[in-house]
Amino acid sequence: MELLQGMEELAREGGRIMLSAHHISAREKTGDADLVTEYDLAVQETIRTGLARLLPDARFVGEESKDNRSPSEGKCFVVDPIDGTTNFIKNYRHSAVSIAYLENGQVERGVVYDPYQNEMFCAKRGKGAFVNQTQIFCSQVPLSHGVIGIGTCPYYVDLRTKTLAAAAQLIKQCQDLRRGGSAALDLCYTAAGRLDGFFELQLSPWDYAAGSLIVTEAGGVITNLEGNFPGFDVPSPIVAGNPLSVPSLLKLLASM
Ligand code: 2AM
Ligand code: CA
Repeated sequence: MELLQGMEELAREGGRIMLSAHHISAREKTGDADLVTEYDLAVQETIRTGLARLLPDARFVGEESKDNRSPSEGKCFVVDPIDGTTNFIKNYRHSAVSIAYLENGQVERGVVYDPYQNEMFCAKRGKGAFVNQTQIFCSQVPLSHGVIGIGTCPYYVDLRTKTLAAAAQLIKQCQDLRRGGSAALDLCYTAAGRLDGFFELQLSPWDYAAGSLIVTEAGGVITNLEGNFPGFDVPSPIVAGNPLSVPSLLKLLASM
């Protein structure tokens, strides 16, 4: 079986677990906004076991794992079992399973599955990005006419304040803002032209690894605040969009 197909099947399996959830109770990991549920753990375990069968010599880095080493050496899966956990707990129905496959720090395949919309976003490096078999492309809309997704870093008070200050400037320079609550889906929506850009001032590699390939394969750009590729070893600010919107977003964020 082609690896991407196996990753998609495991993402669907994770999605089925998410849809089966009733009476979700969360516990805090590090702070008020950093939550984990029994479902995050169950989805991760299903995916971890399945990936080990698909590619036994690849390592596994997951949001809910304790022993996360650098994903940038050799073959490694980087997994967020449920991206958008707060949405999941609130039954907001906008969360996704995210699975990336990296070789030596480069994402080779990425899958983001939204079980509520039954949308499977995927990309294989050099082969384009797709949602449910339809190829997707970033928009060509500049910031001035763009709808921009933001992530508000609810888990870092300082960054939350800075994000809202940036948003107050940004909304004067674009058409409108959105705050979806799943960075993985924000990146896929950017790849599909549903958003014209996106930023969040701190994300973890499992939030953006799969989405980063989906954005670039859709003709988009993903950078840190310096305009460089963010890498996957440490958390990073993430700016994404089309080649017109990203420079304007970077300029605005640099002025804050
Ligand atoms: P999660 O739902 O998997 O935790 C929301 O602003 C986005 O930030 C979501 O993609 C969310 O992923 C992510 N996020 C939540 N807590 C985080 C943390 N402590 N560090 C980095 N990203 C986080
Ligand atoms: Ca998560």
